[in-house]
Amino acid sequence: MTTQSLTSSSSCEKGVMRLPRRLCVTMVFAAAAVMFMYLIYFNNEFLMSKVRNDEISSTHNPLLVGVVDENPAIGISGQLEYDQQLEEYNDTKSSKLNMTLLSHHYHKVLILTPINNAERHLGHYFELLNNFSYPHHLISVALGEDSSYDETLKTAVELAQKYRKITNFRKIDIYELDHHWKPPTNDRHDLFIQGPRRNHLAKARNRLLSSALSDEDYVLWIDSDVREIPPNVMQYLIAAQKDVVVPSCLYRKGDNSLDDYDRNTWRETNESLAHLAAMSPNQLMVEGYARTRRRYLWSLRFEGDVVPIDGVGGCVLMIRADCHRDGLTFPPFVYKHHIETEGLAKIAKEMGFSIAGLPRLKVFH
Ligand SMILES: Nc1nc2c(ncn2[C@@H]2O[C@H](COP(=O)(O)OP(=O)(O)O)[C@@H](O)[C@H]2O)c(=O)[nH]1
Ligand SMILES: [Mg+2]
Repeated sequence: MTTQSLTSSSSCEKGVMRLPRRLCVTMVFAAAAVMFMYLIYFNNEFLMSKVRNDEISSTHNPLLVGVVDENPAIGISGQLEYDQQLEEYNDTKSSKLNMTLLSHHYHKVLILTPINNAERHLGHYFELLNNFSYPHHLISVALGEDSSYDETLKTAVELAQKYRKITNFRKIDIYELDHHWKPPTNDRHDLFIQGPRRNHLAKARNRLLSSALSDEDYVLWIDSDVREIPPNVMQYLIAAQKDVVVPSCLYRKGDNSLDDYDRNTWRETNESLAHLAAMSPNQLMVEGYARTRRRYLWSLRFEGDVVPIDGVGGCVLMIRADCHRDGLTFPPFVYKHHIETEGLAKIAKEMGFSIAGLPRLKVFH
């Protein structure tokens, strides 16, 4: 019986090598398991296009996420020294940003913030706005809330009433947007909900914009949960004289070193462009979930004060209001593989608008 099973019905490949069927099956399963692990850890693109039909793409190698390219020309010790100089940057006048322009001509700025389940952030958010050194009589503020489970709307209305009394902002308005939206209950950073989540956020931003924009020269988008913003942030952003401009939005890691929080602010590389070219037309690229092929803004700080970039996030984002008036909005659809703020950057490029980052100007999430 045993002999028979080994020689006939249990052979794996007759004439080459004879293995018990169980061993064959085990080996096949082991190979499949290894293959599966490989797909999970190193090739999320495949998994995503198969598991869900959302046409989301990314790569996945968490170990490499957020690695900042070091400038080989500076070297480690030189770089540390340079970092110390950069620490003082926010308080000093930049040699390249033309701050003198500002003393002659101040612009009206509309601060826009979409809010959802942001009740706990709003007190600090209003304190940040109140600390801005830019003339308050040139600043308008509008918040657009929808679908919160907490008391975001009520808190926003109360804080608006309070700050209307104690500041001289031109206006502080709260809008209630679309309450038909049911946000996914997953973790908001779950990769698979980024398509619908950012589709909705793009619509919320556009609705807020069309409701609130009047005669302002600039729109400054600020997320409600940003922790630190230099009081003179507007002066720096305006001094860059770009159509679309962002600071570095960072967070402090456990060892107190800095890293990009906002991974939607990036510059394309040859590798990333080749990757995009190989994607199917409506496939969505979700940046920040994997080994990136882009350069994030903080890694560009050695190039200077104002550097060209190709993608922007909404953490702190200034846009010349006329660009919005000319039709620049946040696409809720996939445009050139991107959506919402990154999609806006792609459209801005197409429309001939300038896009820049101020990598040394730091805000903290
Ligand atoms: N109106 C509205 N605002 C939202 C929604 N989702 C997020 N926000 C707000 O958009 C900003 C950015 O969202 P956040 O979750 O902080 O993004 P993250 O930091 O990139 O994960 C914050 O001010 C949120 O309160 C939404 O569905 N509707
Ligand atoms: Mg946030």
